[in-house]
Amino acid sequence: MHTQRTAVLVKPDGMHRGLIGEIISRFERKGLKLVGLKMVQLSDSQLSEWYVEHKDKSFFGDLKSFMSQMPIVAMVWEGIDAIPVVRKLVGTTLGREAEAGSIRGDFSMSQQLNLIHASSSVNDAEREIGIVFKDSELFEYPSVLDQVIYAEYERK
Ligand code: FUP
Repeated sequence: MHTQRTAVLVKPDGMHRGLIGEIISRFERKGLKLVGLKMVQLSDSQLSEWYVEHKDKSFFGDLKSFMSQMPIVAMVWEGIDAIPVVRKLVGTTLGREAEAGSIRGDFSMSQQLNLIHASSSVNDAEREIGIVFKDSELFEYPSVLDQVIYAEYERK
């Protein structure tokens, strides 16, 4: 049980479909805390770093051009075990098979156009946050909400 920060991108298809608010709302209502938020148009070199684990895959170039076509929304969400919690809310990669109730399960059909990216591990989260956010763009603030989201022993 650790407080974690995780990176989330609303991908171009999520931007086109007007789902920024819906996506933010799902994380808010779960009880996660927003600690960073910006619009950014990712460059090819940022995306090469972002998707480094896929650099030898056939879809690498296509994925990068899809992701760099327009400005997108980047966020950092914080909470206890935020990385797996957000992955669960997002759902599995292939939209048409993703669980109903998850973001991808409720709103997407595709593998590439699956609306959203969410970090998959502590290392990935740190690396991804560093690609898009400066330290000064990430915030620490007390949230009154914490007191009604977590028990006292979980807040220590
Ligand atoms: P996820 O962590 O669920 O976002 O998925 P992956 O890390 O497996 O894949 C990264 C991105 O590559 C996803 F948006 C889906 C996309 N992708 C393709 O476009 N084609 C493929 O064949 C596999 C993945």
